[in-house]
Amino acid sequence: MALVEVKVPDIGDFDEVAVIELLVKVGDTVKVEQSLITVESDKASMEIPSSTVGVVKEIKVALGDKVKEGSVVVMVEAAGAAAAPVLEAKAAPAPAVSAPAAPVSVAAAPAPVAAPAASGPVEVRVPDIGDFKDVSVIELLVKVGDTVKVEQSLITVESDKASMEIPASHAGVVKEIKVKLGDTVNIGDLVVVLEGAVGGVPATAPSAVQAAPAGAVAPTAQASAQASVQAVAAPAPAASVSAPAALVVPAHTPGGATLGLPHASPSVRKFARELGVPLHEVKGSGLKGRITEADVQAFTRAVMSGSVQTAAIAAQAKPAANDGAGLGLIPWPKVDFAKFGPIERKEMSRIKKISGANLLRNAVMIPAVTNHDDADITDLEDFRVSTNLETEKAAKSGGNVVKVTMLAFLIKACVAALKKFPEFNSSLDGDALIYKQYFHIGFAADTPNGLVVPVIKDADKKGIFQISAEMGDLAKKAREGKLGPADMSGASFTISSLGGIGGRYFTPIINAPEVAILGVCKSQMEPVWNGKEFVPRLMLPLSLTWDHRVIDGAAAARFNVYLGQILGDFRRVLL
Ligand code: CAO
Repeated sequence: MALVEVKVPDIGDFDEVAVIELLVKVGDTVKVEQSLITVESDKASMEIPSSTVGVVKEIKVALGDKVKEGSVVVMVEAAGAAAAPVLEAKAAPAPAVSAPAAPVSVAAAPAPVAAPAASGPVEVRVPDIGDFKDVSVIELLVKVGDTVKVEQSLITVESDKASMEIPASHAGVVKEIKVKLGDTVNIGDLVVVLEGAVGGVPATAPSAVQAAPAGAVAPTAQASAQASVQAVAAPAPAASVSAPAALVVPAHTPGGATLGLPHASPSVRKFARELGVPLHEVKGSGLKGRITEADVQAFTRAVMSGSVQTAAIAAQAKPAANDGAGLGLIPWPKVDFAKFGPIERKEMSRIKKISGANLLRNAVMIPAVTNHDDADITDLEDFRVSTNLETEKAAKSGGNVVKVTMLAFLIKACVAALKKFPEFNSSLDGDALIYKQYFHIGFAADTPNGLVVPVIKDADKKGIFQISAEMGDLAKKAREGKLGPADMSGASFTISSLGGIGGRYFTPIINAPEVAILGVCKSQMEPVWNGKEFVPRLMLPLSLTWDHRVIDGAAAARFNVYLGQILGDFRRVLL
């Protein structure tokens, strides 16, 4: 029985690849095409198969070794002539085509001509994928309307031995996607229709590196006529150097979707699929976190024993969103309201759904306390009203027309209090506090679609007129649903004013990651004892909610007292 060297075959463009997995051990009996090791470069991973039947006598590589074409992988004591007929039989078609009798080419040689530029729609088809038949579509990497570049990956396909991405042959806009997840496709199948397509790529662009299993034949005339990127698969090499069994070709585009695929070989993927294991939930123990077959088995055992839950099982265990199950609470009551009278079901607005989720998180996660207090704004309101009267007069003679609001004074007063009590202008970051040296004040605005919080940026640098004008603009944009993300981001403290509506006090919910929020209700005249007598004063109810992890009750009380003093006499801001 002869000792056969199994070597790394022609791996095309990949000069040196690292051994990341040993799939056999000394003493194992291997079959022809059984994968022996997995190698990986930054652009591809592939399994190197055995070219012969026999028993592994020696493994010539170790994990982390760099190998290239011709490197000996294992020594196999070949079991007679069993291997040769298989490979010869597979290689038989080769002479029938006019491809050169060279070693297996893995799309390494650049094609002499580029695909022509197209003016109309361009059909992108599955290119020559060698011996791989009926490969499944496992990922759609683009959607209709996406603009794609030449060579950008469009879909990922996978067989039991390989996974690869099908790239765009032209730049253009995706007009139609002709495949869906789970479809099986073959060479020449239509993948995507691009419109406004420009510029093709050379017929053997590296992004379309294809595995060329032993015995693969050169592409047919029909295949080479496709608009898609073509890979050249040349005839089989000598039997001792088999072509790689699989290639995983990640996207050439930055952030390509392959990066999102779990790091595992095609055979492990197939194994996981057969068991129904969600591979992205499995932690890899291999080199660079690669998921091995043993990891999949261990995960399966853990799920079966109940020590681990898959995301799907966890979701099933939750009867409905926001039902409290995650908090260990009893389920949310389910009532058939129609039993009691007529009802109408209306979907909540998008804003309500988003703000609802945020409010729930903030209410549950923040140990919040609310302090209530009153501020005497008699003089301030007089000043505001007289200022607005002057403004009205000035407006008649073409001057400033901005009406100043109580909220603008509150914003200014809060900035002064935040400067005096900086922890109210901070955010928690793990065990540290981030003290913000800017004063961006959010204000809750009621809109027909729900609550939004536009932000007055750098309120410390702005005067009352400017703040009033900006608030008016932002409130209008909010009501018209025209606020952009920039209008609503970056707040370091928020005020929620119900003063224009009514009420006495309320407990506003902190707008995380801020640590405090001021609620304001409607001011009203009240009899206030001045030490000698009761005098009518305009009192503004304040409700300050604060995060007890960051702020103490005493600090909160001081903040409110100071705020009240400023609102009582704005000259204090200057002190
Ligand atoms: N006390 C007494 N009157 C007040 C007052 C107060 N604290 N605050 C405002 N007012 C008066 C204003 O002076 C105005 O009166 P005039 O029309 O006579 O001048 C009137 O109430 C209406 O004011 P407004 O509410 O329209 O304007 P504003 O600048 O005070 O507030 C805005 C603007 C956008 C904050 C407000 O329109 C709004 O949406 N408030 C609701 C916020 C909210 O929903 N908070 C709850 C969040 S928690 O669910």
